[in-house]
Amino acid sequence: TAICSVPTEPIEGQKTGTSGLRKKVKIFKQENYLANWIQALFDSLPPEDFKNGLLVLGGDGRYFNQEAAQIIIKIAAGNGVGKILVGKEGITSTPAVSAVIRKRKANGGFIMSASHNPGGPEYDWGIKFNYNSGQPAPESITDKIYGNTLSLGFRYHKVMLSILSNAGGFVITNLNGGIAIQISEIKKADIPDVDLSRLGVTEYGNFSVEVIDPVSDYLELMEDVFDFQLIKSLLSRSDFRFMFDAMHAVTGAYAKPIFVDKLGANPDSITNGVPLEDFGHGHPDPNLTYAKDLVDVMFGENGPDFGAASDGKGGVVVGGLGGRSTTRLGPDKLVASGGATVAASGGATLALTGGCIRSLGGTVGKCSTEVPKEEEDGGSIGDDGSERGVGGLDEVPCGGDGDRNMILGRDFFVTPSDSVAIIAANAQAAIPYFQSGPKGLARSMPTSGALDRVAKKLNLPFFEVPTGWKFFGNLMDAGKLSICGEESFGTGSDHIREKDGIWAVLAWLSLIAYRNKDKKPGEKLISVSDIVMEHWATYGRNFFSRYDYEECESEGANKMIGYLRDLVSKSKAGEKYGNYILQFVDDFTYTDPVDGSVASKQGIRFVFTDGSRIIFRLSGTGSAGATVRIYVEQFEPDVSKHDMDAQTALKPLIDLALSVSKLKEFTGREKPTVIT
Ligand code: VG1
Ligand code: CO
Repeated sequence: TAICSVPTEPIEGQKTGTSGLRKKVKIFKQENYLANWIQALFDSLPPEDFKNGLLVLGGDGRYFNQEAAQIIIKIAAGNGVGKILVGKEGITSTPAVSAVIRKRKANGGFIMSASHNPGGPEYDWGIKFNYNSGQPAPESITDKIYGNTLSLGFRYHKVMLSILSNAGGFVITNLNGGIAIQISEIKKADIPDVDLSRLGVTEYGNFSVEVIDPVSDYLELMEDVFDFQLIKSLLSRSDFRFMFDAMHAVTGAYAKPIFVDKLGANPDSITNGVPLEDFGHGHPDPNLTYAKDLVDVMFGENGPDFGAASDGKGGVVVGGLGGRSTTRLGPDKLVASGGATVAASGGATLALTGGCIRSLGGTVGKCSTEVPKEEEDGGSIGDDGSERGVGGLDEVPCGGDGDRNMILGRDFFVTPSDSVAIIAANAQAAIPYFQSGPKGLARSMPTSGALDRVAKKLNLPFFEVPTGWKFFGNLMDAGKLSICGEESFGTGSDHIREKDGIWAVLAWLSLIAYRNKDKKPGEKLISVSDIVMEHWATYGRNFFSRYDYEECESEGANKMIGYLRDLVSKSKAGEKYGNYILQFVDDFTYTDPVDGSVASKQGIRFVFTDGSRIIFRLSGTGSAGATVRIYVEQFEPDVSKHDMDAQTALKPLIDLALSVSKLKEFTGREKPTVIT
């Protein structure tokens, strides 16, 4: 294959956030923008990590993926990669890419997704690089890539600034991890566009591309991890109704082969939709028929027993209820009523109820427990802050890469922090993969302490890492960690190195199936809510909520964080904050126990003597403005208070968080855009 050298110049601002590089599509379409980053990546890796090697390429089917896939393939070939495995049509969920990398012993892989950020020409695109055990590239690599994308002058300037502000040379190595290679040329193979619509291998001299089925390796892995017979016995019961409504055909690509074909779920329990061919139409007409359907199910007398959603590819789950409906997700319940909006989680999500989820295809907002009043009539909340008449399904911009999950019982919402704790507490009995017990447990710092209590009781090693899945990988590779999760609808284990939506659904089905395996027909089944309440009775309940203030002015948001950092340095243990007594306050720093790398400034924590916590951080996944996240948590051992509404239980802490941070003053925001 002939290789051409395309001259290029450094581009500023290509720093990856919590999970890959995410920008508006328009930015990615600028000349060489994506190509520069990909080339900088190859410049950052040791040659033995890719020369004549094997890489995987997948994505969530969003706008620009087709074009991007061709660019990535050509540059990979130009840099001497031997072979690329690419999902049909460029589609493979994030967890499936991780699974394929591991199974095929690839050197790594690319995921073309901005996850929960909406897709379409006006919205976001994104790229992640995962390394050879399937884990998101650690910061040592992403920092190096960033260094290589920059001009020497800019880099020098940054380093000087860092030296001044950090009083040390630490950042020089952190930024560049060695000698930076200023980007000046892109190496591209001169090959035609690859036909991604047909399975099979195409050879181009010493380079080849294989288009693979995105489901089969992943499905095989799921069969190894879980007892499919056990799950099947539950799904085939007439007294258990399951719902995974993935209107979007691509989500169905995983849901149908797994839940229906393998596990015997009723085909009606999954609604496959029409593929999103035209995402990007941000203002679809209200679809009240559909909304009505949804509302009916939500308030239905006889809802399903279990419902779940994952932000599948190409658009996934959304709770857009028709241009004029409001979704209210009570702490434990989702209630929807007539207006516009959105309970979307994980970039996608749902509107569900009675234990059922509707995936309406496309990303709209996130999972809200409450939609601000003003929004009730009409507009909806978009991830990008734009107003959208939701309503809809097949025209809502798409997004979602299959790594998140939401679990529901009948009239019951399982908060992700509880979900991971409950899976961990029951995994050994119900899931063959964990038959000798989990090796260790971990959660991201803002995730509630429910999991800590399980680790303590089971006497397991426990880790608290910064937000983002990349920090779990080292612990897993070192054999210290089996089950982990984040409050942001991410749950997973060391079967791969990403969070995994379908895995979480199968884990919950396993738990329920195990608890009910001896129930005779007609006997009352142990439900999702029974399992959760029982867990609380044993361990206590960690009330938890997250408030998001999306797309604030960066200046105000940064000032607020600066103000809080200042408070950190001034506050002392024992100080009174309302009825709470301060135990400590810090800006979370994590030292990786495996490689000793340090991640600092990961979120400001106020921890009180009764275990309550308030945490502040800025989102690292947005593509415009600054999103402030406030996390509040309070532990309640008293069973008689366990069925309290989380918002009620947490009100004093939320008020305290707002006054301590002077959020309103700094950001001008009266109300959060999203509450989960
Ligand atoms: C958010 C979540 C974080 C998650 C990340 C990627 O990050 O809070 O828990 O790991 O998204 O998820 P941030 O920096 O915006 O808070 V995904 O599904 O978008 O890859
Ligand atoms: Co995602």
